Amino acid sequence: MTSNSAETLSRVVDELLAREGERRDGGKLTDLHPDLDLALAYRAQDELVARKLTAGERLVGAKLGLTSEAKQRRMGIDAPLTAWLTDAMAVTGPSVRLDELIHPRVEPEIVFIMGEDLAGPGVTPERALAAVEKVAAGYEVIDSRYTDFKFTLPDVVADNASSARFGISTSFFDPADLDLIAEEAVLRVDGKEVDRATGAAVQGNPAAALALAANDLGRRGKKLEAGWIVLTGGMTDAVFLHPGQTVSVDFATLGSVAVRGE
Ligand code: OOG
Ligand code: MG
Repeated sequence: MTSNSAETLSRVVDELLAREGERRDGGKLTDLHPDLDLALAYRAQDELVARKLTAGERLVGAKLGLTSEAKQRRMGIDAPLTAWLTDAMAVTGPSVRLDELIHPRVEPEIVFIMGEDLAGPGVTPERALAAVEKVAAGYEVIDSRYTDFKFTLPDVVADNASSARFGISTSFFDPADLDLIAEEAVLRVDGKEVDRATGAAVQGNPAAALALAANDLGRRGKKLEAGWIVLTGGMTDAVFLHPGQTVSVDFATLGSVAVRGE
């Protein structure tokens, strides 16, 4: 890293953490810092999460983003990405506080709990699934630190892939008992269906998304760890969460999860 890119990295991380802390969005950081390329953006993402860990948060897993066509089309970016989950993002109750967030949106996610460490290169979907202990229903509350969720791939990578909150079901399934490709999720706002998709939407197979994460982390000298939670990516476009609304996801086999905006 040149001294210039080190400076960009720390400015980008400072700005994204300030926006998150002050609940404000802002323009694309690639406009201000043309040297913010994908490699530097992943360094910024790692640094941003390292600062959260220094502040007392704990790393609990990883997530994929933009693994489905619905998400890629909405965001105008045709490449998946990986990012980090900390304990502070986990929702345990029925609601999230909207005053802690900027412009939250909810999306349905198939979630893996890892039974073994896993890292690329060369991880296949079959190998990836063999490292999974159990599968859960989940949702993610994304909250971009960019105005109107407008960003380029390096912008969103640096922003830890819009991570904000996530919730997972309390019942779990053995992956051997599931057809993850056919598993369907229905997204509802206050009980009314707004979208639906199957696991096939996620890279053709959620296990392929998991393999992608393991191979990507392997390239970055990192790994998925036993016990970690992995969100495989929004199956449908995300819906805004407004005060008093409940967004629910009803899976065919995995059960249901719901979150209310308070
Ligand atoms: C980027 C985060 C994407 C997913 O599941 O695709 C993501 C965004 O849509 O703001 O979490
Ligand atoms: Mg997501």
